[in-house]
Amino acid sequence: MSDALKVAIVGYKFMGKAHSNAYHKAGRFFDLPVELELQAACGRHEAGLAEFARQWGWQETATSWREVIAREDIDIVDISSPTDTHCEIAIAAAEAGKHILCEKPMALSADEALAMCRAVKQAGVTHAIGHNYRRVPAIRLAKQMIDEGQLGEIYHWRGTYLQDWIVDPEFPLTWHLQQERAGYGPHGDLNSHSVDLARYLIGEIKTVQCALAQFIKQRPLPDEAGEAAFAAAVGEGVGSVTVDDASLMVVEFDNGALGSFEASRFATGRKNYNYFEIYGSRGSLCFNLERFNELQFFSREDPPTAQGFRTILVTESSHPYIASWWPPGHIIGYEHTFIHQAADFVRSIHEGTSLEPSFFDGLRAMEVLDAAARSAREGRRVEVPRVEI
Ligand code: SOE
Repeated sequence: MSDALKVAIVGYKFMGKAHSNAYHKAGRFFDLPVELELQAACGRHEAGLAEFARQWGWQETATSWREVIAREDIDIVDISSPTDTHCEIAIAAAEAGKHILCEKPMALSADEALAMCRAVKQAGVTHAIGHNYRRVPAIRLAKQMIDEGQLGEIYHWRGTYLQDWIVDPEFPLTWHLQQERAGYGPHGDLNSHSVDLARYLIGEIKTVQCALAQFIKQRPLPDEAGEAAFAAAVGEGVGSVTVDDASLMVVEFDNGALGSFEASRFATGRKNYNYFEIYGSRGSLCFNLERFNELQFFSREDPPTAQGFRTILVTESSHPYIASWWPPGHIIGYEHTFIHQAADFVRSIHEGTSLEPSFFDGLRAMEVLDAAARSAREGRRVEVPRVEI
């Protein structure tokens, strides 16, 4: 073991908790070349921040992320704050020579994402975007099977990411529903994950056609506690929702596959229904995050009398990441994706190698989302630009 890497985190809500837990556990379950120290937690509200730091073992707190990033002793900056803060923090962190893990969606726009890419490229630091679902063992296995040719030529991607947490019209106007803070609604929050998975599993997206919908236009304003939380408290007055409530995209991939993406926060009864289907010339795969440890596989090469979708229980030590966990059948879940992400990030920093999904992948996803939003505005199919970094 060499010197520990000291982490500073910005943001202390849902992702702050998921990442803190991951930093504690990564070195216990994975054989890492270097230890992590949870050095400084940054946030705007001192009381909440102090409670978070105490609970999750951060040594110090700070209300100025700038001061923390300027410090010599900090190696890693973890950006787990709302989307509108990502660009500024990431560029400052890169300029200070820090390695960066940034939550998704990467930025408010592809323009911001490009500026972030240029900053990390210039600085030569390790960079990653928190598309944690790439590190679900069943999804890694899907990738392996596709790369081995078990699906043959890919014809279809069908992705849905459905939630229902704002179906109540009394749910307040938190930052997630404000364009200047979130960029997009589920089109960014959820589709950014699905687009990342589709790029990982199928390839680059060439064109997009999209429709966006807004179902509830005004909502009660949150009080301070409700501002950041999901189960939000309501304050005085109402305000306008300025993001989409649902998004539907039809895409063409470079390799000729045809795809669809459906993202909504109004799919009543669906909680975190990140579900996809991939159909190929030799076989097909389906994955549902709510059945985290399972992958559905259909092979045309099975004997005709035995053909049908089979369920692979992805808990064998031969499956991706599983050797570091429990014996077969002892399932894992959501938090483990963040632990895998932390372990891979630390290894990349130590080895000086790049990590996927990187900022460059985050930019490609933002380019698809922005092109789709333009398609929705203009009512036509749009080519996805791929800007040189
Ligand atoms: C809320 O919509 C949310 O927490 C997303 O922001 C996450 O990225 C997703 O993983 C679960 O749902």
